[in-house]
Amino acid sequence: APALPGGLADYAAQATALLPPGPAAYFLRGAGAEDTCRANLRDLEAIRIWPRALAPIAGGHTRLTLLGQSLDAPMLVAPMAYLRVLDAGGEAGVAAAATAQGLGMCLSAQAGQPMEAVRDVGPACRWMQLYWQAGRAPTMALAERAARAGFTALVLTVDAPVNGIRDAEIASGFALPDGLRAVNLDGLPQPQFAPLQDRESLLFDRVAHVLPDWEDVAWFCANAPLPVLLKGILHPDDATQAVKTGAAGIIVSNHGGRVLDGAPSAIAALPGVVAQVGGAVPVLMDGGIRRGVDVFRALALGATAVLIGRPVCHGLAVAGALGVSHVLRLLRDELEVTMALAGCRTLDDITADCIQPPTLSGSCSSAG
Ligand code: HOC
Repeated sequence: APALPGGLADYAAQATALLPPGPAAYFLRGAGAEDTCRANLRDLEAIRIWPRALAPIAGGHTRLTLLGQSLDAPMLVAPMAYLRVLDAGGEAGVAAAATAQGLGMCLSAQAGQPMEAVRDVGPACRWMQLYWQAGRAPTMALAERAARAGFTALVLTVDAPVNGIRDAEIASGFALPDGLRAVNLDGLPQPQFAPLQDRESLLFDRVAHVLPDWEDVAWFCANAPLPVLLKGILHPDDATQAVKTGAAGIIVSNHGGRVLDGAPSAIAALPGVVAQVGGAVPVLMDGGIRRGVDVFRALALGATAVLIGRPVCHGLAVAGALGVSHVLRLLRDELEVTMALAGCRTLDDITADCIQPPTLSGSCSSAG
């Protein structure tokens, strides 16, 4: 068998080189000029970590319990659509890899495999992501199916009322392969729009009328059979609203730079959200995590855990489920080594004191 890449950067380089232009653009690129994609990486990289000498770290570990799920490290696979484009094993293969590494996984509503089949793979994949469907009833039907299937949390993505304009993806001509579709949405009603009249906008005059608001989300949080995390919060005021609305957790995210190009980086937005939430619910983040040191940086700024997106795509594209398992293992190893060098025995030791105060461009405060 060919040797696996030696490190995370090798996985990224090999995935970029081997993927055809369409899948490479869909999975690895972002919206617009990709300003936010770059900011996610640059702002993480700008955070310096203090090495600490002679710190007692014996008996340390990276374990935590998150919403009742035991994880060996503070990482979950992020929800990503149509993973079978990258490898025939698809979401089930990724779930096997996350299980092997003792991590969590959030299944995308746009998975190409039934949620029950992915659940059966092992204990990692217990969070189900969803978008608001065409009304309260179909959204709740999806949530109830996830609960029946043994999922333990729902992740409602709120940052993509419409898709971003993805220049690279459009230019590549990416299309899903025949036969691949979001099977878990089969049978759910799709919004029907009347034909546009002169000068009407599809977005403002049709789509906007079926989008959810905070009242819908409050209803969902109150009635859903599982705890609901809101994914795609960046502004501190939205974080406050999310907690008031009954969210069981917040995922600070700009959708990997795939939606609003020009949005602040996730890491820049994280401290504002953490301050506003004040420990009321767990705050997770995703966007730009490429190395174990990035996981450390996010935890130092108050994240309880992070979601891993593109590195999983790299592993899957290069070597299937084995590649994903290896990538996740490398991330775990790097986190452990970073903790050891920074004098942190457990995750609780990773605090803002471990880093140089970042001067991140995208931070915003609720004061305006
Ligand atoms: C209604 C718009 O998560 C992706 C998916 C789809 C996001 C847009 C949904 O490709 O990032």
